[in-house]
Amino acid sequence: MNSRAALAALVLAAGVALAQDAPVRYDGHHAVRVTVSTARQLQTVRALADDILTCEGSGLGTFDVRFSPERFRAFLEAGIPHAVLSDDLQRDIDQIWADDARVRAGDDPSWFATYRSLAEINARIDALVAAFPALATVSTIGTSIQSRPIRMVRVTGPGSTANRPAFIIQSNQHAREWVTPHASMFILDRFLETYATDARIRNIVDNIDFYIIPSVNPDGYEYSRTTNNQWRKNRRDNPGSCDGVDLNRNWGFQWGIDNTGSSGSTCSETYRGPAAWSEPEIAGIKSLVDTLAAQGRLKVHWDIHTNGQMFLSPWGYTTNPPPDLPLMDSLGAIVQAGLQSVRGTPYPYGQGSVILYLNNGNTRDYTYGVHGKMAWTLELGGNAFQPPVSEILPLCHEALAGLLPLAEYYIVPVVPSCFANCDASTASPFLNVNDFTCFTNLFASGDTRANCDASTTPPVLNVNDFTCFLNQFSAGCSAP
Ligand code: 0X9
Ligand code: ZN
Repeated sequence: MNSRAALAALVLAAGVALAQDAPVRYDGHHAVRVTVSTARQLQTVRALADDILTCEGSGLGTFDVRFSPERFRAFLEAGIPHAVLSDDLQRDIDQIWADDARVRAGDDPSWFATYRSLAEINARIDALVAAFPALATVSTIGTSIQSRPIRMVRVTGPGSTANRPAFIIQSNQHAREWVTPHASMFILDRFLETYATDARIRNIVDNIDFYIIPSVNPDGYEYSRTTNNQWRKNRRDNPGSCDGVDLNRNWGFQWGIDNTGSSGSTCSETYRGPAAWSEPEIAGIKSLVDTLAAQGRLKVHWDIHTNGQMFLSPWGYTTNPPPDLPLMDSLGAIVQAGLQSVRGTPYPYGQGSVILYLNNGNTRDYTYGVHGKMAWTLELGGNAFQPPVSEILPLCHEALAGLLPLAEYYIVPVVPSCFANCDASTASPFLNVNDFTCFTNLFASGDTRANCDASTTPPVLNVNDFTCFLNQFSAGCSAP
């Protein structure tokens, strides 16, 4: 390199160094769960908090906030009931990076043993798709503000998908919610790696068409890893003001209808953007939702967040109940049982605006509001946006365990040509006692193939299915 080139390289390197902000530190910052019961207490907390971690709390009640050390001392003076979740957020993130180094130095670390970079997520997607080309395809469904691809993996078994129910699973709209892209990656990983050996997974992958988008906000994710681990929004440059738009306030159904839970101020953590759909990160997902809904195949849209430990259905924008709340709640109970099966974690379910807080412009209000399709926010647990690395895998297991029974609910039962011939035997007489055993077994295991009357209101398996089966059995079948 000649001296002019060397100088140019130096200038370039200096420019790059300048462009990269120094990491933000949170020494002595407290994460605190406050319980406010009067308007005055609420006012005090709002005035003192550096950040409201569960966003604009709807008001009175319990929510999480961050205080710098000085503000925390002032908060203590007010005597407001609270529990300290962390007394030093910088120590917590330092611990995560220390654990990260330890895990990576070990032999053959599990992919889910630490938080992975975007490059690692992309590499893993590529490796999985290459290993299972018959089940998975990867595509780019959008581009972020900083030109990163928004990648999506489609997973489904062989055969025509023309009438196959479709599920969209997205995560990481909020940059700092690091567990969430891992949860999607875990779902993807299990679907592919255990397809050949796990009959339950195979049944689900064969019968549902999954569209999995691990990171909706890749710019924000990288920024939160390198520069500010408490960053929530995308990386929109709002000229002359604070950066970022809250992607989960930018969806175009009842967008910005009021300022409860979304904001028109660029510096707010819940800034909704200048217009609905102003942010490129969500444009491709909107098209996907619209297309799958128009095909009549879209059944479920999941938007994975942390760390509210809840399963939230529409609406966000109003506390009025949506017409399908009874079905949402029945399915909520099914998902709750799955989530809880991993290690007993209780996940309350219900209408988001009622059990958490009001907000507008969120993902699920769009999918349900415009298309009438079931859509939820899964708020995984964990005691922080970045819980210790040992929490990653259990939280991923919870996400998968919550998803599986919901998928099974939507698997259209394969009705035999003659329903009463449950075991599909062809030897005469093909209707015999084995068909009773077959039906009873299906029913007892909750297999939706026992849904003889094809009812859709939960519980779909009930006494009517026995009556239906018996009727068909006594009516006989003309052919197996
Ligand atoms: O505020 C959000 O976007 C989500 N919570 S988070 O802490 N992950 O940011 C929850 C949105 C849930 N919707 C309603 N509040 N209705
Ligand atoms: Zn979130």
